[in-house]
Amino acid sequence: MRIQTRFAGLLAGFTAAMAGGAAMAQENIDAIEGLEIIGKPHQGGIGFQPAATELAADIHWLDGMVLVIITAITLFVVALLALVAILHNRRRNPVPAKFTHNTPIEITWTVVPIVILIFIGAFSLPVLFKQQEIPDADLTIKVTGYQWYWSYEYVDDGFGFDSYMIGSPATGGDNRLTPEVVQQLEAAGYSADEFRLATDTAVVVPVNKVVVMQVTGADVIHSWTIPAFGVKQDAVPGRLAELWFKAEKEGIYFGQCSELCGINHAYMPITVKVVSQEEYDAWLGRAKGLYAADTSVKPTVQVASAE
Ligand SMILES: [Cu+2]
Repeated sequence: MRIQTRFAGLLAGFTAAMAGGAAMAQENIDAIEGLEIIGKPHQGGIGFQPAATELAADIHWLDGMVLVIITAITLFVVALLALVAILHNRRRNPVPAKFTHNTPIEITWTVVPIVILIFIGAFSLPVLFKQQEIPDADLTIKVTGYQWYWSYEYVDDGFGFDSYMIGSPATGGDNRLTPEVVQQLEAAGYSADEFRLATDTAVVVPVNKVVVMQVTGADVIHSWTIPAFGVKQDAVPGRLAELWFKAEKEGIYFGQCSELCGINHAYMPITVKVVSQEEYDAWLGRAKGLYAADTSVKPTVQVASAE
């Protein structure tokens, strides 16, 4: 079946190449010139990936604000501890006080935390609601998590495709970084650095448009996320959850399944390409031609030397 699939993919690629000329010579229809890789983890990085949506920027701001409060509270508590240890140790203070209540202090340590929590809530709840109130979509994509890959359905346009990690068995690898896999990555416009992040087919979306993702799982619970968009949603079998984003910068963004889903959980990454409306329309045309005709076609990145 895999061979049939590959043959069908090759045939489709060949036909497209004949029809579309040089631009379609490669089977990889997601190859889009000049896209910068933005959403990606970095060696030794401890901060967030750059925010590509308003949601992500809100989350980053909230994180910074709460960090200030946490730091102030931590310093205050450490200072109190130091004060007690220095001024009220047994040597300095051999006869300890015996009182157990102090009404003004008790009121203070009850009221002040309440005020702090209300203050944090006043800023965090609007951020949460913004994530959860799904606006009208310019584009709706259904994503289904499988063991161990993601499948996407462009529901408005009636086509879908599977998305496998480059280097996974579905693309002819065994989940390890071999010279062949490096070749496949480079053929698809990535480098060895993007191994375990790059997929054979990418989710392509237009920039500055509201994209609603309908998220579900086919077998066990998975979780779909793009950190740079500030979105993450569990993909639960039998349920259809939603998330939304409006990416403000063209580029390539990576995510990974974020709910432990079995032995190959680490090998089902997510690639989203944010492109201009014109690029998107062009891709949509190519994608419809390739995917809509035959739903059994599971495109893989083809490398001449594979098999
Ligand atoms: Cu998983």
